[in-house]
Amino acid sequence: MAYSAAEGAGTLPQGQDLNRETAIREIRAQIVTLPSIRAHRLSNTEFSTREFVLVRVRLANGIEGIGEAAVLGGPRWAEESVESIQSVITRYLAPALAGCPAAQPAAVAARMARAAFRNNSAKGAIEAAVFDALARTLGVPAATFFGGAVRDRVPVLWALASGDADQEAEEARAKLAAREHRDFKIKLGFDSPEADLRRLQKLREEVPGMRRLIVDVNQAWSEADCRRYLPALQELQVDLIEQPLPGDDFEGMARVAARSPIPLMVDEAAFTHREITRAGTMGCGSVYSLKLVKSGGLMALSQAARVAESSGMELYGGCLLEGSIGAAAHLAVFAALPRLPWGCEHFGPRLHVSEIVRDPLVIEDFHLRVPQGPGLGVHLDEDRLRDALRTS
Ligand code: MUC
Ligand code: MG
Repeated sequence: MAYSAAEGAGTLPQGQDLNRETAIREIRAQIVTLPSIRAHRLSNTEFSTREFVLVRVRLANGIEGIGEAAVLGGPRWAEESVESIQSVITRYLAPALAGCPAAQPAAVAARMARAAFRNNSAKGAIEAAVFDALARTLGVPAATFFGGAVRDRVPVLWALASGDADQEAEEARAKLAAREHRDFKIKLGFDSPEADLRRLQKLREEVPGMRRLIVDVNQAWSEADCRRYLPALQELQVDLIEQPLPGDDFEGMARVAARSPIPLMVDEAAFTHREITRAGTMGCGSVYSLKLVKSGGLMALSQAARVAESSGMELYGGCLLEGSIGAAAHLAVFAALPRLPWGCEHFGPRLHVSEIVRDPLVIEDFHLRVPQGPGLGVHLDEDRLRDALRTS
């Protein structure tokens, strides 16, 4: 049975009925492969095909929710691969959730925590699908569960990451001209710092109109590199430096941050709430990048935002280059945050040649539109999905 807000609260199942109606009946995990529009480089990996796991959770009432488990460059950005995600879901998480009501998301998260350590991408996708199915059942946007949307759009940046300065300048000019992006993240660290700085210099000279510039070093620099090259980054008017040092070097990040006139952003260093607290209180950065792959669930993502703020960090809406399903899951939380001063980086839906949803997210006037529910507000296109499913 499908419910809609129009049917009125009186017709919605309540209490035990809601638990029975929303009992999890089936969880499927399918590997999807989509080519990117160009190679995307990070300090420690490079890819031109995006792979992710589509998670489909079906409830007793017949309603299905969807979620996306992202990886970046195989088990490289974090430890999960699409193969490990699929097998952990099939072998451990799905059996642990059989019969659990989607109307009790805390119980869903607790059962997953008991069944598997970490595996955040797998858990995050299941939780997103559970919230999607629950919100669809109740006829409300998924953001309702995180406090309700306080914004209907979020500023969104674009990442320049081919490593070819001419291509990057052209790409940035096109994004500005289309009024899609005016803030940019430049991926550094896959070349020498000197070469990185030459790329940045060229972009600054050849692309007028860029607003914010964030550089993401993805852990590639040493503390000495930071000392040497931070003055040049300041001259190039870089606004934010993301994770220059290895993720486990909290002391180093704190020393660099203390000397840096440019704020630092904590990314790979902090997954758990304790790590976020430690990073914030040690002064490792003044901004925290929120990501489902680090939090392992939408509830934990929403809590991570509070923890980061209370530890002294501003919020940035991070991504792992998800398509529209994963981006919509993040937006359900981001839309409800009282403060999101750095906007988000969910440009992922545009980095790939196609999508598997009928209603890809919309970027206009430099903002990403928060899809309106019910649920996450995006719907599978079964034909496109069939073409994108990995068969071997
Ligand atoms: C990261 O490290 O931030 C997000 C955007 C991008 O280009 O890489 C990812 C991961
Ligand atoms: Mg990063």
